[in-house]
Amino acid sequence: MLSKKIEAALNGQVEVEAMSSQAYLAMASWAENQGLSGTAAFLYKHSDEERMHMLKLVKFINERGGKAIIPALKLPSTNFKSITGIFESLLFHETKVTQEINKVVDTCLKEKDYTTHNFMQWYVSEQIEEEALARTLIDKLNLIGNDKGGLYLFDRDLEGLSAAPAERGQ
Ligand code: OFO
Repeated sequence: MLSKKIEAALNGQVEVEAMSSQAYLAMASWAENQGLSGTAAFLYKHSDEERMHMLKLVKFINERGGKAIIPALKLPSTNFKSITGIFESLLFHETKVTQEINKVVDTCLKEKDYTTHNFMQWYVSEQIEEEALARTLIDKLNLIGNDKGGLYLFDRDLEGLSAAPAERGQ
């Protein structure tokens, strides 16, 4: 059985994951309109994964005797200027998500809820991967600079990455 504090912390994280999904959906749509089909595919997939992260929390809360709250979502930012800007804001967003996850983990320790602590470790590892991937993509984009051929190849690489089996987030 979840304590009220843990239930509230997990419901807060439901909202964070839902907002991530929404934010990446807006980025995907922008990329699609720019003709960056590989980047769009990557971001659509990323948005889906965030929804899976949210669902995983919803199910856990309900299974543990709590009540999951499905939140209203704020309008995501849509004022994108460049593909590098997109990935920089993605990384910024993920570092904030990591801080939120750390707060939940901290609450688990304070409440001595080792079951939820164990459940949250999946999110801790996921954040390491997501931040590392965002940093790698930003590094590549910085190398490419204004080279259109490089951008074409970058976009094509992301297309390949998106076609890989989508086991993450399940
Ligand atoms: Fe849910 O991992 Fe990103 O936000």
